[in-house]
Amino acid sequence: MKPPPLGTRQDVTSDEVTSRISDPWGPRTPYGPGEDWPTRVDEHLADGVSTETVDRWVRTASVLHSNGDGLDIAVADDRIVGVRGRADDRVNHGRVDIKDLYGWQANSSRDRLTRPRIRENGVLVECSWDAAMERIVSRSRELLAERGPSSIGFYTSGQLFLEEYYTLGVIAHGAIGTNHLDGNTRLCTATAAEALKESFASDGQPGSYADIDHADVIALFGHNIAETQTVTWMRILDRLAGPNPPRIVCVDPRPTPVARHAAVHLAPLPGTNVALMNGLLREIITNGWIDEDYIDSHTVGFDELRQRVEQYTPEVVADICGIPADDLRHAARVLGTAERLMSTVLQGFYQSHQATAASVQVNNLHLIRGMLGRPGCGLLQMNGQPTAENTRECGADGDLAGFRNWSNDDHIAELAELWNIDKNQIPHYGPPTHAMQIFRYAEQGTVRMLWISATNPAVSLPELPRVRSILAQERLFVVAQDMFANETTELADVVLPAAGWGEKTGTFTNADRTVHLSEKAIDPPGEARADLDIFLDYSRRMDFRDRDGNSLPQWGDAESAFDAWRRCSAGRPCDYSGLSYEMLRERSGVQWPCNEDAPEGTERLYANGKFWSAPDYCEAYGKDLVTGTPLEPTEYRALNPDARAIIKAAQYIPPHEQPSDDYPFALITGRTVYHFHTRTKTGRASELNDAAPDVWVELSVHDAAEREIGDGDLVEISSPRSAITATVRITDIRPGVLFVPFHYGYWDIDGHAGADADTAHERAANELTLTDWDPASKQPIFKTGAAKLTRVSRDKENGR
Ligand SMILES: Nc1nc2c(c(=O)[nH]1)N[C@H]1C(S)=C(S)[C@@H](COP(=O)(O)OP(=O)(O)OC[C@H]3O[C@@H](n4cnc5c(=O)[nH]c(N)nc54)[C@H](O)[C@@H]3O)O[C@H]1N2
Ligand SMILES: Nc1nc2c(c(=O)[nH]1)N[C@H]1C(S)=C(S)[C@@H](COP(=O)(O)OP(=O)(O)OC[C@H]3O[C@@H](n4cnc5c(=O)[nH]c(N)nc54)[C@H](O)[C@@H]3O)O[C@H]1N2
Ligand SMILES: [Mo]
Repeated sequence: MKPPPLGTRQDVTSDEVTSRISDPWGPRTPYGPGEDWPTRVDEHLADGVSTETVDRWVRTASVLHSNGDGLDIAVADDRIVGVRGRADDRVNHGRVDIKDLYGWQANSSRDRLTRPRIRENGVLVECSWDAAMERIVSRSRELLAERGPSSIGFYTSGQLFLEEYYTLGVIAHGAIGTNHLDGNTRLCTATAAEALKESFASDGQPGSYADIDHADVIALFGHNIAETQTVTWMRILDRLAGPNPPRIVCVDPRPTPVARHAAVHLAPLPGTNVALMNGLLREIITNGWIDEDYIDSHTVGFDELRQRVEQYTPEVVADICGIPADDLRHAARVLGTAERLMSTVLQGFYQSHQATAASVQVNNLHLIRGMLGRPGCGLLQMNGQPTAENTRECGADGDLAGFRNWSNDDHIAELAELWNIDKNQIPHYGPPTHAMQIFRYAEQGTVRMLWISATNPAVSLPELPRVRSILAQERLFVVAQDMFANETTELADVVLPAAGWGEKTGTFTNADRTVHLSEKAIDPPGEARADLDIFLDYSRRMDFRDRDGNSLPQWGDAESAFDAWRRCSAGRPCDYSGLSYEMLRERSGVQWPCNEDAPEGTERLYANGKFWSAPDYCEAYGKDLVTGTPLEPTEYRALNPDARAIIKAAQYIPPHEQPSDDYPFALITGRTVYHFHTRTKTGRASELNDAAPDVWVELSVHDAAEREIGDGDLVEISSPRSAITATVRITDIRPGVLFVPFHYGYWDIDGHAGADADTAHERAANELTLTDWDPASKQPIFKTGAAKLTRVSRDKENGR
């Protein structure tokens, strides 16, 4: 069954469910430039529940994307029975994304993990918490004694809470002293962080969602915001429906809903973003659409950029990217003459070839046009996951806590002081190990224990046959901590049942630095426990101690962990020192930095043209964008002695794996509006699951005709790694490109789909993707690869 085409379905009934599934953005509330975005409160309650029968509303925010929409959970009889958007929230003004409207039903799904499991004679069996934790502790002790801290690795998430990441960071980097701690944020926003570090020498998105209210041009670079941050798209749609609407620039090879609303849609060949950006920058510089005063006063590196882009004439770029030269000129004019330009960047850049190099060029666009720190001039190197920002801030992601610089000894000393441990206990001989390298070490056998929390790598990492073989190794001890059994827990030695959103308290921060508090609404099912409690239990059983013999970490609950984090963040860019649970209970969303100087939080960074790039303060000294080679501290000092923004140029290099005679298509992967990732939650909400129950492949009209393939045919898609089968959807996607959503693993979610033994491993997009990553951000490349396609059966024979 195919979901309805977005927004075009005719048979909309009065039933709210049908209407929000067929029109995920709901009704318009138009407004004009500089006006306040009107409020619209969205609500969905379970059948038979009404506002009168709700016992209480509990404060939280959305966790099925990075938008940070403020919500209240409805509780009746100690069960979650619905959600309602919060009208006073600075992010959503009451609106709720469809995944959030229906996804909460997963909490009470019958197949939640409720007891720990351990592997006995090859089979996972239920056990007590003591038995499970003792097994982890004894293996940890053995490994520490025999092989040292580097034999233990942690692979966490962008979906836990801030307090949990900070705790895990202290345990891994401080108490154990392993360098091998990263998040699935490596697959997600490692490039956002890296691009911000390259240009501004620190993580932290400069812009604010409120820039939408002021912008006259909004450019979306590889970001299908209509499907992936639907509430922010509603804000854009409302501007488009109002007076003096902004013009949209869309850079995406697919005809996304964003593309359909664009004044200019550039559909480059996947993997050519750097050429495209260089072409845009060249046009803008050549036409003099630049702010020379801003460049002179606030940046270094412009001359190199001017020289580097010189060769990228519209014709050269048209040839590389496969787009009309005049479209490029048109886009450059729109961007170059904007008075208030807002840009966002996401996975079409971050997961594509030359990820960091391309994303940095968007920063350059804003720098050379002087479009930073003013209303409407927002730049958002977007996040994807709800709490990805916190993974990065807390140093659970291959960075150090508080955006500290691993190659600055004074920063290490500050952490040692905060944690009251010896400086040499914190590994800083090299950058914290990135996830792809942690898996490589596990493959090679130097990492012998891998603790996975809140992520499903057996579906989400590239080249799954390899990932499965790594996780299944006898010598690797795998711990998996999740709300549900899934493709990854199946390969674990110990499975820990976790409480989820709504069942525990903590804070998290969205893509425009807005911090929300999420309060516990109900108890977790069975013996499931909050991730924070699990990490703390481990640290107590391991008897980790600081220099004075106190427990490490010392805190015992979410609020005390938050207070410890406030101290750790004080004085750093992501300063939370002025925030408290109390304040977050009063105000729906506060943006960091929030401190004595900015007690109400900070809407936009860099308003004064001052950057966090002083050599002694900065988070990173930067890298060569093309090779990833780190700059020496002395080189950085010479380049940027006055703490300005850094304009970094990059040449275009063709992708490693390109379409060929054997594999004639460019293969890209991504998302649909109805599902979140590996569907562990959205697959358990029937409204969402029914809208997109199985995998498909998007094929262009041109390619379909040439191969005589019809809509609904079942095809096999193969890459040099493996093959999957999927149903064809014929669309206006760029000819020569295939798009496969990555949501579908083999797990049988509550009887919905999947675990047919014959097709067990034949539908996940990542069976096809390659093991390769960006040289600077180390983010894997999910959006540049080659594939071929052959028909398996015609529409009517297709059982799916
Ligand atoms: N519904 C839904 N929303 C989500 C999520 C979800 O799973 N489902 N996940 C959340 C998370 S964690 C993330 S990271 C975000 C991701 O949000 P997005 O980045 O918006 O989502 P994707 O579909 O991965 O990719 C965006 C677009 O990149 C395009 N693209 C592919 N290759 C290229 C290329 O080489 N160049 C260019 N210019 N474009 C290219 C694709 O056609 C696609 O439309 O969404 C968040 N929101
Ligand atoms: N081919 C391809 N692959 C991709 C992408 C792509 O575009 N294309 N996108 C990449 C991106 S951007 C991302 S973010 C990743 C996402 O990949 P994953 O992180 O692997 O995907 P999820 O399904 O979100 O997995 C999160 C897991 O955490 C569990 N969970 C939820 N809440 C909690 C909690 O509070 N505690 C615990 N312990 N568990 C919890 C869920 O049940 C689920 O199993 O996929 C990446 N992989
Ligand atoms: Mo992501």
